[in-house]
Amino acid sequence: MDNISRRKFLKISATTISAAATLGAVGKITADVNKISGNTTKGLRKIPTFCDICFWKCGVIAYVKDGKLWKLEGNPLDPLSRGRLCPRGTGGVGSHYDPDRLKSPLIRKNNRGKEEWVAVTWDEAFDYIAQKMQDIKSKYGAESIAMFSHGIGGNFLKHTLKAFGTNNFAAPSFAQCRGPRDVGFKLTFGEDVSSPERTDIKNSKCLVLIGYHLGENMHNSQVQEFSEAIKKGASIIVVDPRFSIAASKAKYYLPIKPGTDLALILAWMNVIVNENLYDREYIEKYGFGFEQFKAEISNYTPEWAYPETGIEPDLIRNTAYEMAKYKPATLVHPGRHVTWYGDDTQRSRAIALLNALLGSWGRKGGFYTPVSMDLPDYPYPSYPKPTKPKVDNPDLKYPFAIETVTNGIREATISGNPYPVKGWFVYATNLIHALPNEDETIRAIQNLDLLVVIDVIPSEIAGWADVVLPESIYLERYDDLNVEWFREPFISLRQPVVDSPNDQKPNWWIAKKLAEKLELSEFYPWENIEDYLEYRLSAGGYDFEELKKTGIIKGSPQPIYFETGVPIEFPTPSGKIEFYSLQLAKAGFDPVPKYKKPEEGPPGYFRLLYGRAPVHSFSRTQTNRILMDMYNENEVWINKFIADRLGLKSGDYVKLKNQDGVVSNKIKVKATERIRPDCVYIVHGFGHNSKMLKFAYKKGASDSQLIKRYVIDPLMGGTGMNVNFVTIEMEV
Ligand SMILES: Nc1nc2c(c(=O)[nH]1)N[C@H]1C(S)=C(S)[C@@H](COP(=O)(O)OP(=O)(O)OC[C@H]3O[C@@H](n4cnc5c(=O)[nH]c(N)nc54)[C@H](O)[C@@H]3O)O[C@H]1N2
Ligand SMILES: Nc1nc2c(c(=O)[nH]1)N[C@H]1C(S)=C(S)[C@@H](COP(=O)(O)OP(=O)(O)OC[C@H]3O[C@@H](n4cnc5c(=O)[nH]c(N)nc54)[C@H](O)[C@@H]3O)O[C@H]1N2
Ligand code: SF4
Ligand SMILES: [Mo]
Repeated sequence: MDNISRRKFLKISATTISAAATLGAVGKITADVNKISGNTTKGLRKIPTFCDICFWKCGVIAYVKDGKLWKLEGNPLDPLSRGRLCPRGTGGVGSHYDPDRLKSPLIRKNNRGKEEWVAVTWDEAFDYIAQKMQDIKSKYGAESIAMFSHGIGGNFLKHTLKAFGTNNFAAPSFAQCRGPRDVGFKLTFGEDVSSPERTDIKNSKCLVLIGYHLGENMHNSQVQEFSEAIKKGASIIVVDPRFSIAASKAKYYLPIKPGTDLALILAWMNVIVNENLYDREYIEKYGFGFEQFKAEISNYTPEWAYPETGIEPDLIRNTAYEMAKYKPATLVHPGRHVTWYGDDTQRSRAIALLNALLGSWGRKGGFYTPVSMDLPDYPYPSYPKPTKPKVDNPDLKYPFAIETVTNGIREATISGNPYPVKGWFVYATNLIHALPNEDETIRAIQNLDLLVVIDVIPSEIAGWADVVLPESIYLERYDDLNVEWFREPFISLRQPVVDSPNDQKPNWWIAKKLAEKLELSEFYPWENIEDYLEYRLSAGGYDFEELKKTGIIKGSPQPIYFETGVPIEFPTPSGKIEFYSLQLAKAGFDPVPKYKKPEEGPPGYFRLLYGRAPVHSFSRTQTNRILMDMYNENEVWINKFIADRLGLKSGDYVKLKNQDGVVSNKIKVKATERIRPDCVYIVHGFGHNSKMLKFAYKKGASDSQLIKRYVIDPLMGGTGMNVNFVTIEMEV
């Protein structure tokens, strides 16, 4: 489909254009952060820190007027934000002023999940927790306590729990997010894509986005680089069942049948190999098993892929030619949230292989080699040695898992195998929304002797806790240093900008006090986190006082492409790019990805797809009044033809009912030509049912509630979640 017929296929609505405008419409500041005035409580102060509305860690300048938080802008010295925040980052002010914040520690009064509490002092809360922890340790061992966390704020609590003897730490960013991608790339190149992704978007001449919905997904640097690439005339190819904002910028839009991307990628590789369009020299030098790979993909022609994907053979060929034309500056983006169908590692590996054919790994406009500063860790005493292996992956049933599998811990908590899990610490992750199948999460919780949740608002997971600890938000605290792997080396600092309004405390303080209660004080030789930061920075030869003023310390630029002198190394077993993987073959998996048809839904059902809104992060921003002012409930995208047939129009309310009879809250219809007729789409994170979240309560519907089924990726334990189907129930 060329540009014109694409436009005929889908009309771009006014809302697409206004939403797309957010791509460029972010404020820029010219202030010199080095000239910050002294720390008086009156007048205007500008304090650098970094954002935590998502995990990108953009450098921020906070404006504080008469001691009150006024506004947030990007720190121009910061390589991640380059002086611009995304709308969520700017709206971070709303998190500080959120009236629904947790205000003091709480202990459960009645049954779990009833959301009835007694407010207690911090000391009482720590006494309760420490006692339960010692009981669990003496009965089952310290390994029977697990911690779930997301983000840098979990570092100190992890330290306390490691000192206690725990070895089970997991984040949803692996098995519910980027895990399959990182494993697929590691199996191929020996290294993963990491975060921030090492994708050289701004220099790419041809950018392929497979369901990676930049512009709705607002990861700042990537969105800025995407705008730059568009301005420089890069050819954009978007593959998505839904005409996303990114699709509105594309030269080629491929409205693929959900779940069939691997067929398309195999067909692209088939064209590129058969027509000798690959980077021959690169593959001769760096490739392993190319001939076997070539034989394996020989049947996957565009004609074969057409009935699977719904994408015409000519369009498959033309897009393959487009990619080959710009190689090696063609970037087939690996995506980020890739836990879709349960075969996600193999799909991600196919994306890695396509990039390898185009010679883009290590090359300008493809994948650069990230660099970072050298900063010593704090010299703590060594941790006690756990006596049991980690609980999430017994007998390495997920042989290629490179991080802990959240759902593996949940499974062990339910079954008691390979050993019982009796305590959970949950830091900054709303497991009820982040893990598929909330019933399983609740069943696991019912087996616990202790559930501690550290959060800033009364999230759903906090509602199930025995003890809830209220944290100061990111603008009110120090955190560990951010020593980032990126295009250029830098260190950034999070520091308090304003005071916490009530009895909230920062994570480092919570972690340290808990360690003291557990008689683990030797693990906290520092008095205050400033001592800790000062120690690490001076050990690396950097100045803490200077960092407080600038927010950023940069290192010298280093070569980041093979051509510019990066030593070429592929830490795979063969030392080369593995077109054919002997380690996969040995473990009983396909050494070259093979296509399998996705399972269809029952007749009359639509596949449930989900994604991001530009102004929200997951389930964490629906109490932020500033962000809710811009988008305060999600909608269900239904193909216009289907909506007409059902007698529905935009603005009507419906409920979604999944294949297992789970019914959602009511949700507004968005009838649109911008989605295929076989699926519907909603923004993740809405439909809160914690009664304590008064403002967000029942606004919109929750994808997580409907995601009852999931398919586990056998290579690494990730949960494919695009495998649920819904019907549309008229609201009464
Ligand atoms: N159904 C469904 N599931 C998904 C996804 C999806 O799109 N749909 N996305 C997946 C992806 S890609 C990811 S990365 C994960 C994300 O999963 P999570 O990171 O768990 O995301 P949230 O649901 O926003 O939960 C974050 C929690 O941290 C709390 N919080 C916010 N700031 C702070 C703070 O400063 N301190 C503390 N202590 N707590 C804080 C919030 O109030 C909220 O309860 O979810 C995954 N799961
Ligand atoms: N505003 C905002 N930005 C964010 C976040 C946020 O919460 N808010 N979270 C951040 C995080 S941690 C992550 S992981 C990323 C997630 O963002 P991404 O990695 O970009 O995306 P996904 O959520 O996997 O995918 C959503 C897109 O995939 C399409 N899709 C669904 N099924 C298929 C399919 O079978 N094939 C194809 N080709 N496409 C399909 C959907 O229509 C949708 O456009 O966003 C990051 N950026
Ligand atoms: S991308 Fe936006 S929300 Fe995420 S850290 Fe950057 S400014 Fe904050
Ligand atoms: Mo994610």
